[in-house]
Amino acid sequence: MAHHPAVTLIGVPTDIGAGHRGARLGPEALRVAGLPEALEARGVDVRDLGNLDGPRNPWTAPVQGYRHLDEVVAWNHALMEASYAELQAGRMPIMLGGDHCLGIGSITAVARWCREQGKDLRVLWLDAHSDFNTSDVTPSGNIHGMPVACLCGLGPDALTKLGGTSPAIKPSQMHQIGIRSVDPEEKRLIKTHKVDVYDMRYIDENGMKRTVEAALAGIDENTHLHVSFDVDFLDPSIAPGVGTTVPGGVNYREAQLVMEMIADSGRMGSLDIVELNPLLDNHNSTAELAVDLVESLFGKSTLMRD
Ligand code: Z70
Ligand code: MN
Ligand code: MN
Ligand code: MN
Repeated sequence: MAHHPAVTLIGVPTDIGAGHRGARLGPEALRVAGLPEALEARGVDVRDLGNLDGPRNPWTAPVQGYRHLDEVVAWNHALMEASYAELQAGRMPIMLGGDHCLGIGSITAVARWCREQGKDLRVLWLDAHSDFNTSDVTPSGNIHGMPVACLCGLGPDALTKLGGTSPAIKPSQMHQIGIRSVDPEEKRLIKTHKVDVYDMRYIDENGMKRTVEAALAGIDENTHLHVSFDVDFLDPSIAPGVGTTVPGGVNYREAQLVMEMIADSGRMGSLDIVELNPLLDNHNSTAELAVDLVESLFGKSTLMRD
């Protein structure tokens, strides 16, 4: 069995960034589905930090293009500190979400740590959505539709400068797979900023193997790969437990292949699992599928390959 670094699970029970409530129950659903035990069975040293604390969901309307901005800032600040501390301690943080606004704190921490260590950060964003909206163009005001823009320096100072330096990352460090829902103005932004997007058409035309090869092209021993896994990346037929289902998603076999290829790269250094909404799930089956995929991320395969 391949050697794995020690991991720390960080529960981030929030749905303040989302348009539906219930993702706050995601961390517990992932634990019930057996995530800690599955990692231990892979030979991983697992520590569960429990859940972070933060403001409750006020469930109010957007103000100047943002819903719940102060609460989103508070949660992400807490997450950034917790995740950075684990990276400093030599452990791989795994964020148990929680909605995708937590990508801001999570990736800001990783970006800071990589800068200090002289490592090259690359983000693999597995999602149906590009999450590149800004307050000017958002159709909803929901900040889970904005984390990539914030990380690239577009957004309110409180989020873009969460870690002091802005932008946290360059668009060229962001590589997205599975995309099939982009708002009209958001599309213009991802083109202007040249985010590397592999949409479902690209996957259909080229296959998942070539897609992942393209997204991982050029990585080396100095690369820190951050995987941000939005569960709505998966097709709703296999993953109903998310707030925003988008048809035409990644199927079971394609998803397993992505995770196996990431494992083979040996470069994953941090991971977000987000947008799982147990209230919309079918007897926790989406959480169980997520755990199954994480096992593949940690090297589980049908035949011994090492
Ligand atoms: C839309 C918006 C969204 C989920 C991101 C949707 C955003 N683009 N939804 N992740 N589940 O409101 O910005
Ligand atoms: Mn997302
Ligand atoms: Mn999404
Ligand atoms: Mn690039």
